[in-house]
This record gives sequence, structure tokens and C-alpha cells, in this order.
Amino acid sequence: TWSAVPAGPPDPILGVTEAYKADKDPRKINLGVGAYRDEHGKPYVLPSVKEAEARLSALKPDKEYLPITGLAEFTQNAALLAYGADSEPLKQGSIAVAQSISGTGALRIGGAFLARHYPNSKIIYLPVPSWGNHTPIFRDSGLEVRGYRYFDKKTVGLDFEGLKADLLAAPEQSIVLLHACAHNPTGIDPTQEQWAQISDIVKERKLFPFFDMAYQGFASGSTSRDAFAVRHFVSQGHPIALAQSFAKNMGLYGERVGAFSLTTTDPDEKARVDSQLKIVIRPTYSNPPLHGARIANKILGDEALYTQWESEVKGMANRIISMREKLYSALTHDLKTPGEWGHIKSQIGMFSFTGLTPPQTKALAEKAHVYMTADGRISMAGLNGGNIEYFAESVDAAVKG
Ligand code: PLP
Ligand code: TYF
Repeated sequence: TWSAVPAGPPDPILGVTEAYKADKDPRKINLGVGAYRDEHGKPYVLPSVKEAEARLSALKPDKEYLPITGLAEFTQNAALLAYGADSEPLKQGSIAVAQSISGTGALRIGGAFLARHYPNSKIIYLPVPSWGNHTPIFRDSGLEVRGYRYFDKKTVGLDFEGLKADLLAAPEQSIVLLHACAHNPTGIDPTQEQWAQISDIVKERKLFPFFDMAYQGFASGSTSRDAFAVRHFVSQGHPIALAQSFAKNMGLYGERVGAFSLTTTDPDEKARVDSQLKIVIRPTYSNPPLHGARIANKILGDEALYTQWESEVKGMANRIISMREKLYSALTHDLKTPGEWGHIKSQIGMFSFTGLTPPQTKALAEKAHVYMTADGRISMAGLNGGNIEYFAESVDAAVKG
């Protein structure tokens, strides 16, 4: 029956983990997938999450189905975290929110909703490069995927002129996907001034902004600073779509906690949008999982736990920032590795786009047992006091060839 089914390519990011697992060398390092590791290279369950789970299990909650759009208290708290208490549509009760299967599920619900109900266009513009899953998510949702310039190879920075030119040339009313903070894979974000200019262009071209916020808190250590772009656009009167993930900032990866939201003009429009979100979700997975949403809701809804969580997010962000400084200093000062490495310090969030070439990343895997994606992206959280020197020496050797 399946003899004509061709083998498909593996996920380019998750495939790196497979190669790492198969390597038996004790010095091996996995810098592929963006999952936080502590200073001993171990997965990290946040103490605030453990506390929330302990409190939940003491309540012995039932396992009934959630409503189609999820735990109502959680979705309200998630919207508050993203939009902020001063948000006009939040105060008016005109944000439609649905709990989602983490960030991926939020993007997919959003893609499917827009493909069906956004009346003005079926085209979505993604930054080049973008997270590898964006293209298949939106293509499978029924949208036409195009790219706008984002990364400038020469400066290892933002191609702001290219970005502006491409958005100005996009057909009016197109959808544009924006990484809210900690751009994946480059680690390069627009400045606040640049965001303001992007907002103006989006307004001029009547584009529809769809924010992907998978790293709120991870970029700067502050959940409100990382929400700047989303809140600025909303304050400028843009209608927006937003995908939120709690995988990274709460370390809830496998629990699959997220939210999709749309700002609408009034509570009546919101109610109609809500009803159609349910019609997208119902035949997809019926209703979302309970446990992770309960954990996130406990944290977001309890003042003391929330404060503790914010400091734990900051702790993760700061450890990553300190690894950036150590790596920069090892390459530039200790090893005098050829090239300019300042971008390692200026990039933010989970990743650094190192500028290492595909032959260099191949050599790193084969000779040094150091694994990263072929585009030279490294997950900074995979580095720690125990392996950073070995990593820097391996990069130095690969660059010197
Ligand atoms: N969007 C971006 C930019 C990401 O890097 C990720 C990966 O973590 C996601 C969305 C969605 O991840 P998840 O479905 O695990 O929340
Ligand atoms: O870019 C990353 O590494 C994270 C994790 O199919 C991820 O976003 C990677 C690939 C994938 C799902 C999650």
C-alpha cells in the first residue's frame, strides 16, 4: 500500500540531536535544539513550576475535558502577560484568546483561521531566515509563503534597509510574520526605534502583523521589555495576531502550553471570532491538554509565584548572557581566532548565529564531536563552565582549518 511513499527529510534541527546521541565521545556537545540547559548541561525544571505542581496535586483536581478554547483563567492570564495591563483591547474585553498546543499549535490555529477568515489576502511574509517550521506550518494552513529580507551576512546584523524595502513592496493587506523578540535563528532583533518604523510601514501598506512570541523573558530577562514590539503595535492601533509559547520561559516544553490571540474591535466581534476559533480547533484536536495550562495558570495567577518565576527567567537569560561574554572573550582575547566575533555578545535570546560555514560545522561535528545546525546556529544554553573552553578551542581549530 505504501510502496510509493517517498522517504522525507528529517527535521533539520531535531536531526542534530539524533547525531549527537549516536556519538559516543565523552567530549561531545549538543548545541542544536533550543532547549535550556543548566550549568551542568542538564534539563532544568523551574522551582516555580515544581511549586505550582505541588500545590496542584494537593488539590487533587479532576481530569475532565477543558472547553475547546482551553482554561479560561489561563488564557486571560496569558493575554495579560503579553499585552500588559494598560492594553486598550484587553481593558475593553476585545481580545479573542484560545489555549493552544504550545507555540506551534498557536501558529497553526492562527494560520488556519487567517486562511479561512482573513478577507484581504492569502499571502504571508516570513523573515529570511526564519524558524524552519514556519514555512510548513503556514503552507499546510493554506497560505502562500513569501520572504522578506532580514539577515545581512556582511554585517552579521539586521538588513534593515532590505526589510523596509521588501515590506514596502509587499502587496497591500498581506500578512507579515514578526518574531516578537529573540529572533530564531539569528538572535538579532530590531531596536525599539526600528520597531516603530516597521509599525509605520505596516500601517502604510495595511499589512496584517502576526507576532510569534516564543521567548518572552528570554531575550532581555524582562517579560515586559520583551513584549515591547507587541505592545507598541497594539498601542498604535494595529489589529494583531499573536502566538505565545510557554515552552522556553516556563521550561514547559513537553507539556505543550501556549495561546493564540487576535485583537478585535469590540466584544461582539470578539464573540464571533471566538466562535470561529472553536470551529477551527474542534475538528483538529477537540480541546487542549490540562496539566501544563494549570501549572502556567498557577504561576501567572499567584503574586509570589509570579515574582519567583520572573527571577528564574532572568536567571536563565543571565546565564546565557554570561556564556556569550565568555565565548567572545575566549575567541577574541585568548585564542585570537581570525574574524570578528562581536555579534556573539550583541545577539540575544537562546541562539547565536555564529557565521560558521557548513564545512566548518561539519568539521566541528566530525572532528570535535560538537553538534549544531548547518546554518551555524548554536543554542547558547548548551554551553557551560565545563565545556565552553573546549568549544572555543574547537571553533578556533575549525576556523583556522
Ligand atoms: N516559534 C519559534 C520562533 C520557535 O523558536 C519555537 C520553538 O521553540 C516555536 C515557535 C514553537 O515551539 P513550541 O511549539 O515548542 O512552543
Ligand atoms: O529552534 C529550535 O531549536 C526550537 C525547538 O521541530 C524546536 O524552536 C526545533 C525544531 C522543532 C521543534 C522545536
